[in-house]
Amino acid sequence: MQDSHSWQRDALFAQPLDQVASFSFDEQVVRVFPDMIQRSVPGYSQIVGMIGVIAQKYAQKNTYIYDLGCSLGAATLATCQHLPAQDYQWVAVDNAPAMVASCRQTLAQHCPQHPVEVLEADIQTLTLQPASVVILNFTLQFIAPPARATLLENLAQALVPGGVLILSEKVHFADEQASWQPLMYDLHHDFKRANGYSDLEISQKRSALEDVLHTDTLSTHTQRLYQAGFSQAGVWFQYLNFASLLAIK
Ligand code: GEK
Repeated sequence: MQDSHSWQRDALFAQPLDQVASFSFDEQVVRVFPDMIQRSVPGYSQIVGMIGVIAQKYAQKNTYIYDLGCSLGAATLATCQHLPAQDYQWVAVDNAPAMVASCRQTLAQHCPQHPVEVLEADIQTLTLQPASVVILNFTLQFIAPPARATLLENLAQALVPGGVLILSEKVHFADEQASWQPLMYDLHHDFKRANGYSDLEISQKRSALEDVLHTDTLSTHTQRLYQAGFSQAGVWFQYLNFASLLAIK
């Protein structure tokens, strides 16, 4: 993301910390976020780019496009680049005040013509308008697992027939796929090392995320999407233990 912000290189976990606090989306994370997510999440750029393409295919005129857990608005921006401003309403939501402030500036700069409202809110208590595209790009993993089904049911209800949810997540492998888990875990570690993170940074970041990021398996995700009311759901992208699913109402 290129703009007037001076995004910095992520070195938040580069020095040894006496105690690694739980990860939070505060101002210091905001300053490095584009670099952090790019170097940590395999396929992030491809997924964001394709979200624009998927939105172009499934967006229906006079409906809403929601980006839930929008961070700096990268997914919203991708959809704006593929859709005319006059036909849709956009709502980007995040509950981290520092993210919301920065997201507002970024979107005002990059898509000033598009009607985008950036809300500081918990996506679990949001009342949604009729929508044709809902994006959860690496957000559901931060919602408490017992609350995930209800959130997805609310999203399915808000979608018009033929509308879609794009759900990207870090995942884990279990049951008959359990032997795959350590392989993907190690390769993700290697991916981060190849992107310039040290072993210390990788392990301290992992500790920080331990209590806040809870992964599911791909089959849990798919089954839950069907139970929530979607008529079709499946993986459209996977890179190591990171995947994106498309669910159609
Ligand atoms: C992107 N989608 O760049 N309500 C609202 N926001 C939340 C909640 C909640 N309950 N819980 C977490 N968040 C973005 C990347 S980052 C993914 C998403 C990552 C927000 C949180 O504040 C953060 O901004 C975002 O979800 C997750 O396409 O950092 O791995």
